[in-house]
Amino acid sequence: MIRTLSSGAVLAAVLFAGSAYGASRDENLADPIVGVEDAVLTDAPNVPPPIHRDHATKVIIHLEVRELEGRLADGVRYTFWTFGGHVPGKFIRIREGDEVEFHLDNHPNNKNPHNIDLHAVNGPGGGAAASLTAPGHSSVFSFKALNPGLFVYHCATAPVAMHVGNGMYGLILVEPKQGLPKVDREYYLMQGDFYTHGANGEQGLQPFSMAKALDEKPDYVVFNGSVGSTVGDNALSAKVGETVRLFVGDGGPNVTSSFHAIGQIFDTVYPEGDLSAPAHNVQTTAIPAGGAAVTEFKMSAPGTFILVDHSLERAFNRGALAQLKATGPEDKLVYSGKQFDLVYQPEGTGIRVVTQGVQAPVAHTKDERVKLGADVFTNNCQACHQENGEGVPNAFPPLAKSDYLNGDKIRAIKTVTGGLETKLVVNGHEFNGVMPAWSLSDEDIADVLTYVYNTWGNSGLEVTPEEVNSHRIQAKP
Ligand code: HEC
Ligand SMILES: [Cu+2]
Repeated sequence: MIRTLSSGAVLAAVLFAGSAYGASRDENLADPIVGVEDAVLTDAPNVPPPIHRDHATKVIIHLEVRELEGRLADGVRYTFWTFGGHVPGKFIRIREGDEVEFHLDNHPNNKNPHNIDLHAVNGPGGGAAASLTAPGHSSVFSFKALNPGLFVYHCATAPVAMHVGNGMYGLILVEPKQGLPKVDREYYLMQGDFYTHGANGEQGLQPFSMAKALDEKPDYVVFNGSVGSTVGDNALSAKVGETVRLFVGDGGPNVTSSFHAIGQIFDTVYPEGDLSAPAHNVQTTAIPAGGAAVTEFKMSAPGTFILVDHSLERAFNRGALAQLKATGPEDKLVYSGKQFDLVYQPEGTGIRVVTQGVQAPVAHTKDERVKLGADVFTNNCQACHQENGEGVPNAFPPLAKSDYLNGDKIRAIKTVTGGLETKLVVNGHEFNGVMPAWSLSDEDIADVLTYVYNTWGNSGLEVTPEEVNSHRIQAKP
């Protein structure tokens, strides 16, 4: 079962502690660091190779945060916030006792500050406080991996549900010293729930809905960042007779996974990502939001196996479904040969006009401007300033009855077109965040500011495209 026995101490631990995996925290703390190496990071469904080192080392990790538009479902686009360019974030694999030098790089094109909380860290915020990073900056902190196991990492910047809901999570495996049992294939799957302004299947670029996230009513529950990420040509694969290990995480932010493989019993499950206490012959394993599990099984029949969240409405209507295709000889005794064939038909897939690239409508009256501005607000501002304009305490200032906004229209135009990074006081409360500069047209900015000025009890001013044009800080898009 055990691949390598690196030292007498480990051998003794295995003999005396039965199936215990890994050393104690004190042993790992005292483990001397020998050498330096760069971590191998992979995108799902791939996993970095097993670690064959017999000593702890210094591991350097560079993880780059990117805010990128991508596919959430057919015809549905979404602005994902990612650790490394994809959802879930890069898979990190280290060994217990390793000292990690962690670099969190926030790409200069990003609009938001981010940080990282690794559940593999013993320290305040799991690294969050030390890693809060503005766009165009990089933070460095280090930690020693004291506990083996499979851990979730995620962004913990306020509002956390929004950062996590936009895809900011991934897995870090801290391998026990003696390694994991050898298998033929390893894969990485991570579930997450998504909250969009439009209903499931509504076409076009969908902004994040804070209201639905607060209600814990996801429009999509998916594996690896999108509906159908891991089906058809992108399905996981294995051969009959091979052993497969799945590292499965649940990023949430809200929904627990009842992880199940249709037609395949898990020979071994390491529940809660705890590598010391495997369970056997498991049908469905519960993976909490912010938790992980490892499942292992031997492929005994060819065919397409469906991996789901067994809260089945999520699997068949919201996207929590992946495929594992096994090839090889049939054994009629094990399996009769009838194949599960799946059609995925989310509600409302009828093609709707995608407004992107289409000439934006122009307002002729103040009322029209307010109406168009409401859409610009929903798509660009609401995520931070909130649907009710109240903002989020200590993170995003209110636009509702804001003295800063109502005090000076030109300053408001400059704020939206040029961004704002200085400390400021709004209605007596101090804010020191990053307001991104918006590359929107004169029309859009005039519309959104007019909407803001005519909502939530604000002063009722109109802002015209001409005014935006003569006071804008950034060049027009
Ligand atoms: C990613 C989060 C975020 C988004 C999205 C965002 N803002 Fe802001 N906004 C902020 C932060 C943070 C501040 C405070 C900046 C500071 O502390 O220097 C701010 C400040 C402001 C202010 C001045 C302070 C106040 O409360 O009156 C205005 C006006 C404003 N934003 C308007 C907008 C508009 C209009 C949009 C959409 C086009 C928008 N913001 C989108 C984060 C955001
Ligand atoms: Cu973030």
